[in-house]
Amino acid sequence: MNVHAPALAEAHRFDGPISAFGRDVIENLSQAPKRLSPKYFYDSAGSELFEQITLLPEYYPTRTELTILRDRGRAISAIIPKGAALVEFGAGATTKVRLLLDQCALGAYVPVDISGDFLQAQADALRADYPNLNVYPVTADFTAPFDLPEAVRAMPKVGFFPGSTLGNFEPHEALGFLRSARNILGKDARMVIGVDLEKDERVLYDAYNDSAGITARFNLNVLHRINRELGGDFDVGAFVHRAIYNRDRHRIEMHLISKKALTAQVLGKQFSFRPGESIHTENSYKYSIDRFMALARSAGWQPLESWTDAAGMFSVHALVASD
Ligand code: AVI
Repeated sequence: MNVHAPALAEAHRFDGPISAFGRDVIENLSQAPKRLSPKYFYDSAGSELFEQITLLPEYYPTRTELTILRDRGRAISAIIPKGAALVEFGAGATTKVRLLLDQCALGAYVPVDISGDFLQAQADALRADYPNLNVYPVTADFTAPFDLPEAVRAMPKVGFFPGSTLGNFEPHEALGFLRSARNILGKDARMVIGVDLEKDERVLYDAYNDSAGITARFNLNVLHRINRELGGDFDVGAFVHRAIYNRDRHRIEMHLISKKALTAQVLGKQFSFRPGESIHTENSYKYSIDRFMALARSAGWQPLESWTDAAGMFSVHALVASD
């Protein structure tokens, strides 16, 4: 039972125009099988939980990508032309971009993110530490076309997409994103992108089933968010986190499984759950180097160079736009 829901005053709060979040939730929970988009994991509680995930002993991707960026920073930075505008798709913690900034002479840094407040805070922190760097934040959904700031139009462009966020896109979305990035960045552009690799299934399983239960809280938080922001009444304690590796589709799947028969109401619409029924909340695709390169080629990019850690857990790729 959602403690925030029943009061009349509360009910009025949800009477207004339905947000994109509300529309997506209603549409996705009306499907069979039920699903929710992973983009809704990241409210402030979810973003904080994700930061905790990146520090977990079982969650190797963040640590491993940082090692590659640190160890191969010089070679990676060598593909970034002097005076280039580095366009980061999605602006997380600035830890990763700082590793590149320390090694190359950028003309500008352009972080692009849907969350304007977060973006400004990150931009201010960078300006304080790199007073000579031009920082031009762009508030936009980076999965859709957007305009680059006028000030960087004449500069060579380099895209930066770390964190294997590409893995959370369905294959057709990953192709669409890479094509769109190619169009936004233009002719002769380059791209540096982090991609998680296929590996021992036990390692993958453990990374999404950590012993501290943080990934479970991250997954369940989306139901809390629906209760908080959409006046839902999900009994969150009646759901459990499940993450499995789907070998045929090269992906970790995250689900929320209902422990019993129940109903939940969101924005006046009732959803019924059978015992054991799943809400599919996230896919995290894992690539081989060859499969990623084939994807990049079909999106208009030519692979220039790839780097992995010694154990071959994670990869960072440099691409150049093909004519
Ligand atoms: C953000 N993204 C690359 C993470 C991943 O590994 O797919 C999200 C995540 N989901 C569960 N743990 C981390």
